[in-house]
Formats: sequence, C-alpha cells, structure tokens
Amino acid sequence: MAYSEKILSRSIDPATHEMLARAEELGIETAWDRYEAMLPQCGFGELGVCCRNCNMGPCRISPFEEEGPKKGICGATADIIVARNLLRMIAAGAAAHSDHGRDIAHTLLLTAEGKGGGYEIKDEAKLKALAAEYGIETEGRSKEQIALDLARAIYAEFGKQEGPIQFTRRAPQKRVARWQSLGIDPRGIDREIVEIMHRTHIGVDNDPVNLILQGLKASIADGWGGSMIATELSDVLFGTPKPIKSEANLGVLKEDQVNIIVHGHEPTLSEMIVAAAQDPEMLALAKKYGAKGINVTGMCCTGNEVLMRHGIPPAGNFLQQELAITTGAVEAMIVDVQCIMPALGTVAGCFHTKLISTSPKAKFPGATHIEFHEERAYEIAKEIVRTAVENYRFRKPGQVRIPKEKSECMVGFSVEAIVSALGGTLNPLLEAVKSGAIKGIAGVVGCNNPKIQHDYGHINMLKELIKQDVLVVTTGCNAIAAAKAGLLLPEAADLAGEGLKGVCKALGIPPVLHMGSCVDISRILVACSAIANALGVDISDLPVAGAAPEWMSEKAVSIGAYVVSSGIFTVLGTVPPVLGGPEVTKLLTEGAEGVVGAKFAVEPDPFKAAQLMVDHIMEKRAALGI
Ligand code: BF8
Ligand code: SF4
Repeated sequence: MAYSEKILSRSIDPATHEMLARAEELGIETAWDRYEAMLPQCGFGELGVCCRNCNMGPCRISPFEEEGPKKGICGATADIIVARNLLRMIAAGAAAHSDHGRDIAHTLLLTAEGKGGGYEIKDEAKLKALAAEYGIETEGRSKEQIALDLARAIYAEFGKQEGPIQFTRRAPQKRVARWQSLGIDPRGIDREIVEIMHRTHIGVDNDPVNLILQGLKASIADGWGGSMIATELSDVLFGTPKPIKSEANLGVLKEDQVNIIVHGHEPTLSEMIVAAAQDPEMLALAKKYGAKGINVTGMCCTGNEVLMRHGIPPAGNFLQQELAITTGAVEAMIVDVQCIMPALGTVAGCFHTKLISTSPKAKFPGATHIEFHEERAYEIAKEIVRTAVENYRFRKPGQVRIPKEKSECMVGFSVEAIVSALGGTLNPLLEAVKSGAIKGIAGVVGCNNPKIQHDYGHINMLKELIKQDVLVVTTGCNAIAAAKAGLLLPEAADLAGEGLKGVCKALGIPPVLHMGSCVDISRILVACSAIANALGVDISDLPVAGAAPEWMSEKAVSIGAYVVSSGIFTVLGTVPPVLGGPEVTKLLTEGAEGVVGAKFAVEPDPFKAAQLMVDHIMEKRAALGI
C-alpha cells in the first residue's frame, strides 16, 4: 500500500505506517499529531532557560544578545538556571529507576519472609554471589535466610547517610578513586536525589559546576545503585537471562486469541501475568469465549523483561503504544509505571480495549484500576487476566486490523550469558578486540521521540556501527527497534564488517546483543568494568562508546550522566535543554573529559553520530597501543 508523505516521514517501520494510516482513517490522534500541533515548541524551554523554582518567577533568560533579561529575579544566570533544570531531570530519572529497584528489593524481602504471593528465588547462584559481595554468610543457610539478609542490606542502600553503595565497588579502582577525589562517590541513593532537590531550591547552590557534579553523583547512585539493584535482584527472583528466540512488532498480536499487552517497567507484575495467562482455568475461560488461547505480548521495558526471560514477544517500542490499541485486537493493556502515555485511555475508548492500571503510584484517565500488591501477586494477576479474557467477547471483528510485520530475534544476553557464549571467559572477546576483528563496543540505548523519524536513528546507527566492525550491545526501546529490524539475529552478521562477521559466525551470536531493559544498562557497566579490569585500565581507556539516538525521558538524562561519569563517551540524538547555558554546554561537551574522562556529543544524524563513536573508539585503540 502507498502511504502519504506525512505517514512515511514519521517512521521507518512498515507496521507503524499501516497503523498510522488506520489511526488517521478512524480519526484517532497519536503522539505525532500532538507533536505537530505543539510546533513551534517553546524556544526558552528548548534552551533550558526558563525557571519556576520560586514564585517570584516564572523567569526566562533572553537568548538574544541585545534585548531581554539576562538574569532571573533572584539574579540567577542562564547557566545557573540551565544547570538547575538539568539536575532536576537527573533527579527524576534517577528516582524512577531507583524506585523500581526499591520495589524489586521489597519483593525479594517479602519472598524471603514467605509473604510473596507466588514469587520464588530462581537464581540461587546469583543470590549467593551477591551475598558474598555484601559479606553475608551463606554457609549452611537456606536461600530464604540469605535473601532476607541481602534484601535488608540492599534496602538500606536507599536511605544510607554515608556511602559507599556496595555495587559502586564493582567499578575499577581507578574509577572509584576518581569519583572520590571529585566528591561524587555517592552515599545513599535517596540522599543524592534529595540533595538535588535541596540544592536547586531558590538560593542554595548557584555554581553551575558544583551543581553538575551533584548531578553526576546522583546519576552514579542510579546506574551503579538503583538500576543495578533492579537488574541483579530481578535476576535472583526471575532468573538471569539466557539467549532465547522470539518475535517482535505489531504482527505478534493474534487475531484468534485474547491479546494482552504488558506495558511499563517492573517485572514483578508482568512475570505474574505471564504465569497467570498459562493457568488452565484462564485458558479454559478463553476457550469458553471462543478464543484459541491467551497471547501475552510486551511493550517498552517490561516487554524487554519478559522477552528475555520467557520469550514473550514485544508488540513494539515507545511510540507504538497507541498504535497497538489501534489494531482493535487488544483485550487489555496492563500498565504499571513509566513511559505510559496518558493518551492511552482515549485510544482505548475507541475500542473494546481495557486499559488497566495497577500501581498505586500511577493512575491514568480512562483506565480501570486493579491495584497490584506483591503479597497477593498471583491472585491479582489472575483477576487481571480474567478481566482481559472476559473482554474478548466485546471485540468487534470488523474493527480488527493487525499488521503482518514481525521479525524473529534472539535476546537475553546478560553478562553471564555473554561469558558463557564465549566459552566461560571474556578472553575470546578481548582477543577479538586486540586483533582488531572487533574495533570496539558500543552501547546503543534509549527511547523513541517524534522529533526523530521513529526507529530511523536507532536502526541506521546500529547498521553503521556493525558495518564498521563495532559490536553493539542494546537495551530499552533501541533493543525493540533492533528486534523489529532483524538485527538481533545471528544472520544479521552478514550486514557487519568482515571482522565482526567472522567473530559472530564463529560464536553463533548476533552483531547486536540484547542486554535487556533500561535498568539493565547496569549490565553494560558491569561488562565494561570486567573488561577494564582484565586489561588493567580504567573504563575511560576502553574502545567503547554510548549513544541514545532517539532519547526523550528524564531517565535517559540520568543514564547519559552516569555513563559519562563512568568514563564512556556518549552521543545524544536529540538536543538536551542546555544550549541556553554556554558554560554548562561547554562543561558537558568538552570540560567533562578532563574531569571524568569522558564527555557528551549531540548529533541527530545517526550516520555522523556513528562516525563520532567509531572515531572515538579508534583514538582509544591507538592510546592503548592496539
Ligand atoms: O526505560 S527506552 S521510552 S521504555 S525510558 Fe521508556 Fe525510553 Fe523506552 Fe524503558 Ni527506557
Ligand atoms: Fe526566577 Fe530565581 Fe525564582 Fe527561578 S529561582 S523563578 S530564576 S527568581
């Protein structure tokens, strides 16, 4: 089918084109329509120079040389305002990831106490390894006893007054020493976030450099704290991911089955939904209503969580959430927290779809709220699945339009799985990097954003990197884009340069490795640490680079900050709201190099961005003498 210029310009994904056309036909508004209606976006906001941190304001700094105010009413300069605003983004992002980590710690605690409504400890080896890191006795103790001590110790990381956060000690010694000398080795996770809110209150910290350092500190508490806790404890509870095959894109929805989409971030609920959907009672109920089965699919990061542990196929990434409902084939979209558009209730209202919110922290217009409590997890999951199944009879077959597109993928490359694919040690990877077969490693992650053609930034950057023999690790919505484009298959190695292709073929791995959800960027940090330690260098010495070609969320700002703080050069595909502060911009894109050994670059063109990453990798190789 031929689509309009407008539709083609919005995405590179054919399934998305089809549903955008369908949405247009039905008069359903999407994020792209709302984005276009928003143009031109506020110039002060884009530059980061508006402030409403007190009620003398709002204030905005004029970007024009001659005219307009150059200071807020309190006297804050553009740089002060930009730095404060950026810090508050980091605080929100770090809070989102870390609160997710806290919820998983809570689930582990309940499970250890025998109060978890259906959870069990699936990875005992990891539990013991983590216990050892925390100095918790494991000899002759039950896994529940160990888990109880571990959950309590990890719970305490959030409210600690003095550091260190234990997992930060996984970083190479040189890195930790650098953080310490800069005063950015984080204390308790909550404490660093609270301190951002304090410092950015009117009349507190008004030194842009001092502010940014606190932003980095809180971001480290996210990456090496809250996010890493989320990852590690999810592995303990739900199992450490291993390579598994699945399929991705809207074509995974099924015409003759009850379709449930789990959307959001935390695996606690989605794991239980997956289990409840296999319950014979639920399957019998589905049959009763004339459905052939119950098809659970994923969206965004909770989609990644159940994809890598159960092979549950993702229906799409961030910008496809409204389109999934537009298929008319979704009985229930079940949401918890983060990246869930408040617009979903309106779209669901055009169909029989039930939007079911579950977290006491996140309610949505037009949603049915069935509150999730870990103590009764399985029971509630069954109630939610039952609601979806009972909704099947209200589906209007004439309204159903499911795109055919779906691609196969191989996912689940945790660090443990990568090491095992390499035969038990990282050495083959190190040898391939040293020999130049693999030039380096890139972490490509992050969201979608209607400012960039959907998936265009992701896919072109990935293709360009692998073509130039850079092995890619991916998480989040980039990972789903990669899955849809077929890049998570060993056969995709045919698109790679000769060196990388050879390595992938020999090991039977894809050139783009799926490492999980966004909190699983912590896995990338662990991998970088292991490689740096094996070479006896700091992370900032490695031929590695990071990128978020289509980022939009505040979580992505925190991620960018901790990745750079960890010593990894990072390219952003959309412009962060900092350009109104020349001193802050210079610090992030130049000065940071001398402080943390890495900096940011902004490059919307994915080909040019990939080249910046390759150039950086080649410089690091030269410095290492390889
Ligand atoms: O945490 S990549 S749009 S889903 S924020 Fe959100 Fe961005 Fe997707 Fe996952 Ni991450
Ligand atoms: Fe204006 Fe300063 Fe108040 Fe911000 S803190 S709104 S710049 S007076």
